Amino acid sequence: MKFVDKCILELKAGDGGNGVISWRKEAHYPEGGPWGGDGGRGGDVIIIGDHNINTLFDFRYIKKISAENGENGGSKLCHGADGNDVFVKVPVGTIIKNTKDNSIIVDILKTNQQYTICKGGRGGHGNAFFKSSYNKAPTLFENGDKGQQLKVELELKYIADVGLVGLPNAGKSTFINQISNAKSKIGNYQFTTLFPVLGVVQYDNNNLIFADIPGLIEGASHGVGLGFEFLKHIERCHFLIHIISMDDIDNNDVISAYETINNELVKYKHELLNKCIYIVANKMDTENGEKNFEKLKRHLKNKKLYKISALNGQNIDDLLKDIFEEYSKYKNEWEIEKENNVNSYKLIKVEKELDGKITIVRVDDKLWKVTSPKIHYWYNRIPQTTDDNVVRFNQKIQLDEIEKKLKEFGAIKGDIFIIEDIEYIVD
Ligand SMILES: Nc1nc2c(ncn2[C@@H]2O[C@H](COP(=O)(O)OP(=O)(O)OP(=O)(O)O)[C@@H](O)[C@H]2O)c(=O)[nH]1
Ligand SMILES: [Mg+2]
Repeated sequence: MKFVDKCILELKAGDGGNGVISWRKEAHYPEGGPWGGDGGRGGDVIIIGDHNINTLFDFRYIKKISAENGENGGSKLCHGADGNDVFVKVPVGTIIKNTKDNSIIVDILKTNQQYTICKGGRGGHGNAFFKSSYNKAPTLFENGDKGQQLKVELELKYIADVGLVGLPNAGKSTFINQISNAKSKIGNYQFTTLFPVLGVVQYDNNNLIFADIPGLIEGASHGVGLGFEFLKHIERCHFLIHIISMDDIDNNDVISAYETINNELVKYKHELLNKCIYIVANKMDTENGEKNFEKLKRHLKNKKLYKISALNGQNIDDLLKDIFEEYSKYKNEWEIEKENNVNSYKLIKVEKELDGKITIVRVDDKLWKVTSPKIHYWYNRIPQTTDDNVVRFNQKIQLDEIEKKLKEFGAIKGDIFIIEDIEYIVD
């Protein structure tokens, strides 16, 4: 499977169904009365985190995802059916941005985390809804609202707990395969691993996710090799394991092997060094393993080093024990932090269609044009096809206030002003 960690998608929630006008016509109900039902609600587009998905590959050829529209209302008070919501499953670690301004809409941090990204339109009311003691036979009805629409960018930045870094061939994949359920490709050549692989490691009663990423080389932080585009996948790890091969065949000099990776981490993002980094000398089973280890130890003075053989599974337990012990110390704090982050995205970003200023433009000596998001909203919601609707529309847009404003701007009696495609005359 190809590794895809970015894509663009258009999302569209369902439109609300329209309300209708209808009249009761039955012999034993001579009075009749309004009988038009409401339209159904449009379906929402809901993003949901799924830990079984590891890449955005499934979205590769998908350009648009739409939820179902609500059905129109019917006569005999029939309520139109609501449109079905559509659930968009994404890998945990997917960040969703609005392409308009690159702002983050939501960050999916947990499996089953749900976020309603596009809200379906409300259904319009039918004339039965508007029946009152003042108006027993209203010719009032509404269209449904449009569903929200968004163009988004999905970007995957894994939420692994532990990230493995090191030069190519250091033994990262061998290590992750040894300790977890991962099946990362192993090979005695550089750049065997071409994309990140996740593995779950169990220890005592805790589970941690480890991420194997492609080998890093000098210049990785500037785009050399494969590592750069994958460095972002370790940004959100709590711990890093830096694996260095103690085999002469891989490194002439273990010190420069260590420093190369350290430099790339600093250059990519200095904060990476604030993470808890475990330095692991691998391939201790090789001929000069011990000698190389001593050399590195002298160089790193007080730093703790772990000696392992990923191939034989030797001494790995000490390392895992320390990582899980450290994790236990901060576990609660990190869980709370994650929960707070998840909750911070609870609110649905509804565009405030009814807000926004009125714009008045003098088109000609006696001709004016008036626009506002609120006017536009009610124009779509209330069809201008019945007298009752026309009166209601004028109330909703506060026609009196608009006329007052026009006069302040210099309009006089008899001037014409246009709202959407309707012509009015200043009174
Ligand atoms: N002798 C010995 N060989 C090892 C050990 N760990 C890994 N190897 C070998 O080293 C080679 C590279 O191992 P990988 O696990 O593919 O290395 P990697 O760091 O994932 O390499 P890239 O994916 O290219 O970055 C393979 O031939 C492994 O069998 C070890 O502890 N001892
Ligand atoms: Mg590998």
